[in-house]
Amino acid sequence: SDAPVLLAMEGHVAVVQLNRPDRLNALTPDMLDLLAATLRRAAEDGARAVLLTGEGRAFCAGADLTASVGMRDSGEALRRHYNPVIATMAELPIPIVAAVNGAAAGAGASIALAADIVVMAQSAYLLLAFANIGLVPDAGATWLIGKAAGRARLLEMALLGERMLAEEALANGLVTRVVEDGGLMQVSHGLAAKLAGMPTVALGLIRKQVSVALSGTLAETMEIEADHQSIAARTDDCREAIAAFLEKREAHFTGH
Ligand code: T3D
Repeated sequence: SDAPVLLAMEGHVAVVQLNRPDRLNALTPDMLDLLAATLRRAAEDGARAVLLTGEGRAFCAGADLTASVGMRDSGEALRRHYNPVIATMAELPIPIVAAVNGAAAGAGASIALAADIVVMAQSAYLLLAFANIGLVPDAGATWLIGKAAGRARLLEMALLGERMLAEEALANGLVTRVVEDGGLMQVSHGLAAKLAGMPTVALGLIRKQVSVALSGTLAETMEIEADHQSIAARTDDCREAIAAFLEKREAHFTGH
């Protein structure tokens, strides 16, 4: 297919691929809207984890510069097309593994880092290309990187606009795994498949409370944790896990 975003269901894993390889998967408004819709549809259709990656040698080179900056109100483009992708990722009820197969630049870095588990190929890099072209980090990059790596690292990355290689991203806490290039998809798919076999309701609640915790107080966080535990403790998967534990057998989770 030549659609700019591809979806393939592999068991309960939705493999979502950015697919404009000749442009290094640079983003157009239609592509962003399709990405958001694809993620929502995957979750609605019963996927229990997403594996997000890029076709070709890049993950995503950010905004398509042949038809964007200077030709439209970029703030409007962000509000209408980019921010909804990041918000959709944040609000998705299932976890997202990003397999960063190559450059993740500009808003492409934001999309990669908005995933729950970010796996980078050894030769891949993150690039806050914005300042190099007179722009500012967007699509959540300022928040995502500030939370993950802290103010000093964020400022250096955002101001200097230099490539950050996978090993450095790992050392700075921006990603949690680096894999040799040839093993990227196998490792990433393995993580997504593991997540897809886990208690899905609990994983969705965990995602939500982590985001509350990172913006809120201890007291607010404990309140959300308590609300979530009421829900989680009543799920089939929790009942099954406890029965399996007591019966000394392996649990089988349905995602309910
Ligand atoms: O209004 C709005 O949309 C505002 C929103 C802004 C959000 C943003 O993301 S702003 C940041 C935009 N992105 C960038 O500034 C990065 C631009 N790309 C690059 O700097 C480089 O391509 C990379 C460092 C990512 C990779 O370099 P390299 O040397 O490996 O590849 P290349 O030769 O530069 O790129 C290969 C082809 O892809 C090339 O086309 P060609 O020569 O084969 O016809 C190149 O022009 C094209 N390409 C790469 N990035 C983009 C792109 N085409 C359009 N837009 C791109 N962003």
